[in-house]
Amino acid sequence: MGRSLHVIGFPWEEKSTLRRGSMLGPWAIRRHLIAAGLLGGQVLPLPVVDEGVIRLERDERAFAQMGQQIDRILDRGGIPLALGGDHSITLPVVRSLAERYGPVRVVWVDRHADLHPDFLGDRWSHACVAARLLEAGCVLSLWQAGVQELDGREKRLAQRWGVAWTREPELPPRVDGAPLYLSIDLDVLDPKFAPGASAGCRGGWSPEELLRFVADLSGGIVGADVVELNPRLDRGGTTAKCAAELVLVLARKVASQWSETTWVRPANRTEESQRESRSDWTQIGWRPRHRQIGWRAKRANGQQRMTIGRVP
Ligand SMILES: [Mn+2]
Repeated sequence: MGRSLHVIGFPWEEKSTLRRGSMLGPWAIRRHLIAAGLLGGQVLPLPVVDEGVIRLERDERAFAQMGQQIDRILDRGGIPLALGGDHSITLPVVRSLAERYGPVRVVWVDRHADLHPDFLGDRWSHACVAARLLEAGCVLSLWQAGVQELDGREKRLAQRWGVAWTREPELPPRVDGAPLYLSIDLDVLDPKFAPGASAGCRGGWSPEELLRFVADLSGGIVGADVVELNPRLDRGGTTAKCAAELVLVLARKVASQWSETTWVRPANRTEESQRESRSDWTQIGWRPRHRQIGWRAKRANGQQRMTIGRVP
């Protein structure tokens, strides 16, 4: 099956604790992508499918809706590239990918670690996304770049799960053989370059640093997202334009990588942690489609070689 990149917009901001407006992000980025010819044009050797902006419920049913959209893309052998929306859109995307391929290597570019056990009483807040994914057994390894600081509870979680984090645009060590997911929170950028990222703060990366980071990243990307653009805070579309450039670099990267990538999937995570998180995810209306993550990881038992799009 030929590979294709599917650009999909999730207008979702219900888990943001900041100024409203990030649900408008997908449209703002798309405008520039259309102008650049990525959507509706032919700038890459890889087919790019424009999935549009998906209509979502304004409550937690939206997570299941987003998951269904990602499943549909994966059924067609596609690579999803999700445009947010607040950072919680990463939850259903990575969850669906992990159900399909087993736990994924996650590279997380963000000013914040999003490792809070809960935030203002909400376990599904955009500040808790990395924690939820780790607990659910969706993550093989987590590399966080651009992170300013972790608080005490986050540090404990990071230690428990072996999360590596750095403030610098430092690339993760090269790992061959594991599918890679890239999540980019635009607030990693310094607000002087990107005023439209909801939670940016001084001392962030420059757009050049971010673009170079993505261009230099190695590994087989199975999915990605760009989140937390708030057009209401943006000035003259600077941040939206930056996000679109990022999507273009990412798309080129995926196009260059996906000729014949295979990877080895090691067994991972205890059954126990998966069992515990399974009931947790039903709170947001998530029912696994075919099977639980744990079953596949268990059956893989050591190493199993496979190709994307043809998972047994
Ligand atoms: Mn974030």
